[in-house]
Amino acid sequence: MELLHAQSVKRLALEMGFSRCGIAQAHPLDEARRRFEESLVDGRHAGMRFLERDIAKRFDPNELLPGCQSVIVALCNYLIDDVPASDRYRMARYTWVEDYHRAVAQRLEQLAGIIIPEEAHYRVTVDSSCISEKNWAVEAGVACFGKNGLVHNEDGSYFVMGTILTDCAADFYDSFRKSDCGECRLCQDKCPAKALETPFRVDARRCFAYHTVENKNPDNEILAGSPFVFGCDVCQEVCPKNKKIHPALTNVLKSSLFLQLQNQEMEDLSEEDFKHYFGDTSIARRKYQRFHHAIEVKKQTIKNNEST
Ligand code: B12
Ligand code: SF4
Ligand code: SF4
Repeated sequence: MELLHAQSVKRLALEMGFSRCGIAQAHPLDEARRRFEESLVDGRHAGMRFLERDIAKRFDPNELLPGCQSVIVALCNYLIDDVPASDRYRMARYTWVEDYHRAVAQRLEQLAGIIIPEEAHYRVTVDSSCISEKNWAVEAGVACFGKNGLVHNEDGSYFVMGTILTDCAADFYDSFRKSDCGECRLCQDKCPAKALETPFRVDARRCFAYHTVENKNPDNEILAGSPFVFGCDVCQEVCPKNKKIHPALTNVLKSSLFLQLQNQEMEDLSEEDFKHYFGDTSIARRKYQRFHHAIEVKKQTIKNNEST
């Protein structure tokens, strides 16, 4: 079978709007699997039972695509110039743009359609299968692990990612990238939920991003204490890696309609408005009722704080 020409794959990915692209040689990630299983044993995955399933598939691409030779990882920067009008109801930055699950998967399908030879097989993932995407970004040399549990590089950490698994080999493979946090521990010290007590390991039981996005029955007290009503960016906002970066020309994601909503409009949002203003974002993957509830709790908290 014809080999993938690594340089051409990467050039094309950048032309299509990805901020970085790397290719790792497929192999089982035994050390990452060991760490992952340790986190599960400690219960750090909170109520995310889906993480307990298909563990072999997470760390061995051969299990997801038989004969897999290469894992192509592409990053998509989501920093934009616009900012939301509401200063009370904060949403994490990845929601300010088009839902990446859709946008990134479409672009990866397009890329795969061009680069993968006809006789080869491939599979695209963007949070859509159990593969551990951060680990593959590290293996493909496009980012390294940070103590905040995310991966970063010279562009900071405001990016999302997806992979193309293929049984086609490449003419060049990138190498693993070592963590560069050094002595820094700002994210650990500033996390408002104390969810980063162990470096590199997020304790989802405490993490606000878990409670505002994944937890179907979050405790009102936890919601009240969260600086965000959807997701959380604190451990990225304090990270020095994100200090010098600017919205990139290569951003492929477009701004969402909801950015124009004022505080009062957020509070009065009907289910229909929710679909209209948030329909193209990752927030619409969650139910209106949960979103509205988080706004209500925050509104009440602000009111209580103002009256004391
Ligand atoms: C489950 C999940 C969550 C959970 C758990 C968070 C987490 N850090 O894993 C919750 C809901 C909390 C969450 C939140 C967020 N998420 Co999320 N999430 C995922 C998902 C679906 C799986 C990740 C996973 O398996 N976690 C389980 C834990 C146990 O695994 P782990 O972090 O990989 O554990 C590793 C580290 O602990 C490491 N490790 C342990 N010890 C040591 C020691 C050293 C020295 C080193 C180097 C490493 C190391 O090894 C472990 C094994 O891999 C991925 C998509 C995917 N399919 O990969 C997106 C993903 C990780 N999320 C993403 C994003 C954007 C976010 C948020 C920023 C969104 C937001 N603004 O609210 C937050 C950030 C919270 C944070 N600080 O991590 C992006 C990451 C982008 C990036 N730059 O890294 C991903 C990759 C989605 C995507 N396709 O782009 N997420
Ligand atoms: S996302 Fe927020 S709560 Fe979760 S680890 Fe980062 S700063 Fe802490
Ligand atoms: S804040 Fe410091 S320790 Fe945390 S991820 Fe950024 S560089 Fe690493």
